[in-house]
Amino acid sequence: MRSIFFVVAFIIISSKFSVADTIQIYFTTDDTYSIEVAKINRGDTIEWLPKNEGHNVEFLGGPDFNSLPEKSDLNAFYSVTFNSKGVYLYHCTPHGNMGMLGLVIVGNDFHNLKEIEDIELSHVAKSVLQRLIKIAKSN
Ligand SMILES: [Cu+2]
Repeated sequence: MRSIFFVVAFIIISSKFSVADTIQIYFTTDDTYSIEVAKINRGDTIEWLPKNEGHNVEFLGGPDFNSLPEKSDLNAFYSVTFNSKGVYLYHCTPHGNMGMLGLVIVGNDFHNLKEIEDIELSHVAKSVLQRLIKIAKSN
């Protein structure tokens, strides 16, 4: 009887404090990220999988511009755990100007969106960013 109580208690506790999630994004043949807008919770991890050659991940902005994740190598597996709420913008170093961008929203928190929108980008990248922001806000 006692052990059943502990099992039930464990199930309740572990469902309440759900374990951090990991989502996977890969580089497509169209020079895009397979998920352009990732909405995650604080503590979640994103893994980028080099399924197509010639791409990487380079962060351009986030809630704390002084501690952005390091730039990844071309064609390399890359993984970042997000511990600060806010909006993160990244691109592919060779294809960023062509609009290969990704947005990460942690904790549905848009407090630093203005700073993200102020980042200098090419015309194409700017319009991609605006499209991604619209998607991020609509779901
Ligand atoms: Cu690329």
